[in-house]
Amino acid sequence: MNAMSAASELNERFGLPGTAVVVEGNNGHTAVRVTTPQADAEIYLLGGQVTRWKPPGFGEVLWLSGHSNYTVGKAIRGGVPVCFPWFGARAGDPRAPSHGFVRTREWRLESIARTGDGISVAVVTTNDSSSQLLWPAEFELRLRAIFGSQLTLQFELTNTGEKAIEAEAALHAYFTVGDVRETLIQGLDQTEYLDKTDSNSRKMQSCDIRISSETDRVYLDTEREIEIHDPVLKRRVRIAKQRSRNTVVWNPWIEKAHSLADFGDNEWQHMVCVEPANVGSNVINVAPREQRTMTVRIAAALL
Ligand code: TA6
Repeated sequence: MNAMSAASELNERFGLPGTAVVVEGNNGHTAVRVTTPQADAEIYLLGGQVTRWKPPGFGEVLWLSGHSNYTVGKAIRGGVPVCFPWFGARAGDPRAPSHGFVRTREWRLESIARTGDGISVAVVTTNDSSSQLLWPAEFELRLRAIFGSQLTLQFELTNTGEKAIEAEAALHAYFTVGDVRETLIQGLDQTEYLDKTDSNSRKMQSCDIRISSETDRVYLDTEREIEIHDPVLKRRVRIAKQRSRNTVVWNPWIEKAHSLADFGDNEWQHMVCVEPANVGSNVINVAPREQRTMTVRIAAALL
């Protein structure tokens, strides 16, 4: 079945005419496009990845590279990749895909529904023979995106097997900024972090975060709300989270951006990642038949 027929078949089953349409997106990959008075938004079945969210009166809040791949086996560069069941490089397995394997596979569209002032889109992925070659667990992972005047992302992991699951998880959100060099990231003052640009050394954040070089930090044991203060776009973006004990902040800066084929040479200036996560010592443990969730709420406001 080609992507158009897959998209049109799914649109028949799940589409809400004039509001939420299942379409053939980039490179023939199936996406759900939401158009309502509260938000324009998009989520791809590839990676279960939210790629756009634009509330009225604001430009795009999420960032997407203009050089992104839309191919199975590669993560879409931008939006909100789902990192699971490990974050970054897999300990002891240099050949394993970075950030786990769910962000590079097709997920299943489970539902599209009106909820409150928004549209809820749920996508699901489960273990299969290919995942079990990498990671033997049995699981069901659902991402529920609620596209309204706020963007709510619910990560729902269920252990469908008979053995306990231990996994890392992150919602690796990319945000658009006017100029990252003028942007302040507020909310992590006096929070310890591991500095991945300095041999993972443990440091203490003093004041707001300013980006003036490659920045790659895993903030520890924090559930605080983060605010991206953007004087160029004259807006602030609030990221509130529940049941997430880490926050990762990343900007590749010049050299790292140049080294990434799916990152335009100057795109680093217009993005920053703020990633609710549970990684390292905050790895999540799920007993058989149990469920673990992580929720993120994103809102934009004028400065
Ligand atoms: O979240 C920050 C990070 O772990 C960085 O170290 C950088 O690797 C980034 O993720 C992007 O990773 P990716 O595999 O998507 O290129």
